[in-house]
Amino acid sequence: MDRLDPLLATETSRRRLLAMGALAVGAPALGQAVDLRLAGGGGGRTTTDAFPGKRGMILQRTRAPLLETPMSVFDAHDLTPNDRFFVRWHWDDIPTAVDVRSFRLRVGGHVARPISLTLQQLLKLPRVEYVAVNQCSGNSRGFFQPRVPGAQWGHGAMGNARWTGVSLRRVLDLAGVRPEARQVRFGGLDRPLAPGAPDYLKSLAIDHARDGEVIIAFLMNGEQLPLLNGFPLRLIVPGWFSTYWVKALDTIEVLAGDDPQYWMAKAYRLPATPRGGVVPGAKDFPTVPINRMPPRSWVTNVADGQRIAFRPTLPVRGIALGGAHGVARVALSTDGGRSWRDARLGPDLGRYSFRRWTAEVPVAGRGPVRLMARCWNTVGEAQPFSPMWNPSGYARDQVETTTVVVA
Ligand SMILES: Nc1nc2c(c(=O)[nH]1)N[C@H]1C(S)=C(S)[C@@H](COP(=O)(O)O)O[C@H]1N2
Ligand SMILES: [Mo]
Repeated sequence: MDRLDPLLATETSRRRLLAMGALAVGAPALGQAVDLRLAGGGGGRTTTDAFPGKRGMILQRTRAPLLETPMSVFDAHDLTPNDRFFVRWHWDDIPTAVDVRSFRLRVGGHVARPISLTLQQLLKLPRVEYVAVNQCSGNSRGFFQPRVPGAQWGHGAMGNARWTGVSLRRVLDLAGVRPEARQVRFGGLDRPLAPGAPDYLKSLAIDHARDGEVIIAFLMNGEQLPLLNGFPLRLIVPGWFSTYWVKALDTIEVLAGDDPQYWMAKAYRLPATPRGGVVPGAKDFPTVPINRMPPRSWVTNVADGQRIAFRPTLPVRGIALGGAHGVARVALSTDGGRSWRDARLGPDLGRYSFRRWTAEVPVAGRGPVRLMARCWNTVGEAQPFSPMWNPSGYARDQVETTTVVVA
């Protein structure tokens, strides 16, 4: 806390300078060309260093920023460095400076006594800390076939960080949740520019909000949150897609019923089927709000389409995510899923973290090698092979194939 206090005091001016330098720029300076190898093409992108606190990010959109993390970052780190962590905002009017002295977190609605907390007050509360993956529900959307509208992400709309904060339950207890409470709604400092557009608000069931694991984080990998990742506070909902991880969190409202507003009742909903998939083109199916993440895994040391010189065995590295549960097993296949060899799992940083893995696969000769990695989590859920489709391109879960060409 003592270490943080002086940092917070200098935050306003420092962040404002950084933000003015880049967020105001219309067309950021561009770096290296990247091909995301999206389904059917259209994956050409460029990296950028132009956003405050970020470097080497794949530019998806300038305003509001959508910045993707290159897979090479996951290959090199258990914890995604803050300056390489992906960024996603819905509305243009995002905070470019936060005055840490006047900032307040307000808790109201169906509570015994509405409260308004300063950052100093929050920093004095007992802390909770864990590692968790933040993954956009639209991660990998660009691989859906048929293609679907929305941000055409490759696999880098995700990141793994150590989050430190206070438990949401404790903050709710300070206000005193009333017995009629059903949901808790969260809002941040960002605003839509278009008149009448709905403010970005997300809600959790009251029991989930009070499970002790959902936290209000003020540190990411031991440092203040980058402005673009929600400085000074963000909600962390471990195991769940990051649509609920409200950034620049300043408003908490306890509701007596289900949240009827746009971002819960209309947007971020999945078909009410076991995997959230429907037949391509389907319409008018029942839906449920997006929730916990399924297991996934990715190869990180070679890229799809990469040419490599012949060698009898190919070292393969990657990462896996157990979703709402830890990673139990990762296996690799090079014969289209007929046979599997177990990968060696790297350090276990907790059930909500990425787990890195390594394997060696034999190479028979020249030509294409199709690498398939499959993850099982600790409750026995395994990645399916068949493709899954829904009209918003959410919650992709199938086994991915990375084809390298041995020359
Ligand atoms: N206030 C606010 N919080 C938000 C959003 C937003 O638009 N505004 N987008 C959500 C979505 S959909 C995603 S994927 C994550 C992205 O988190 P990141 O930018 O820190 O990577 O933030 C979530 N929290
Ligand atoms: Mo998202």
